[in-house]
Amino acid sequence: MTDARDNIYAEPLEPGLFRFDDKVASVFPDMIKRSVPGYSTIIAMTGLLAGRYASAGSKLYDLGCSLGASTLSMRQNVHHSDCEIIGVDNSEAMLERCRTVIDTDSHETPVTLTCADLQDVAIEDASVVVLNFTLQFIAREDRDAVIRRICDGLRPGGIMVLSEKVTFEDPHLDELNIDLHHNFKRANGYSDLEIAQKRQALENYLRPETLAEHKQRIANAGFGSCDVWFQCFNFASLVALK
Ligand code: GEK
Repeated sequence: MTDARDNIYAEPLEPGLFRFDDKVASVFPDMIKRSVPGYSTIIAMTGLLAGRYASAGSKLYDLGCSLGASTLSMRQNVHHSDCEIIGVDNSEAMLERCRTVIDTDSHETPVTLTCADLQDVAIEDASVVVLNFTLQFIAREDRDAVIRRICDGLRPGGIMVLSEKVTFEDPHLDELNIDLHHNFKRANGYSDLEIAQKRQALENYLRPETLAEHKQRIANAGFGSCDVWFQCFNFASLVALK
């Protein structure tokens, strides 16, 4: 089945807040693939990382699971029969579609989907916690607590995978990477109007930070080591080891 095409910003719109509503959920797979360079690689490698670090009897969390791409990738790669995957998202529209996706997959690891703010969900006895493009939507002042709770909830030897849109301290490099990202979107069929309107809608909602800020927060939270394992322009993924 081909993904429904994202045309949400194709016509001039009144400026408004971006929301993860049913309109977004219905085109989400197409939207994220055409908007995030390296998305498919990050999802596939999240599964490989989970397969390597999932420990027997532990929990794996997918925070901001949307339609369950990372959940499914983990489920296909976890080889302990007694693990549990917990997908969390605060958009009911996303979770409703996510349930259908998970129901059509036949792998055995149980999946629990929870509609909640990830800040209210207990992280316990975890071996893998994934935040693929979710922390960027949490208020900056709340991010330290989120990462600290993840670190506290991980078993020693467990990992966090954190994928984010990032900014660069050097203004020239920042502009270059933003420009290259827009070229990527244009090459994937988005018009200049769509790019501009989406950028405006996300301006006060998606707040990127530098890789140095992420690494500092991760170290402060108590992780032993952390580094970037993937980057394409202003999109990066880090792995942090407890
Ligand atoms: C993927 N990880 O396909 N609590 C729970 N969920 C939240 C919160 C919150 N406070 N804030 C935002 N979300 C997915 C993609 S999308 C990324 C993640 C993007 C949810 C929000 O509802 C949305 O489903 C998801 O985080 C972010 O790999 O659209 O750029």
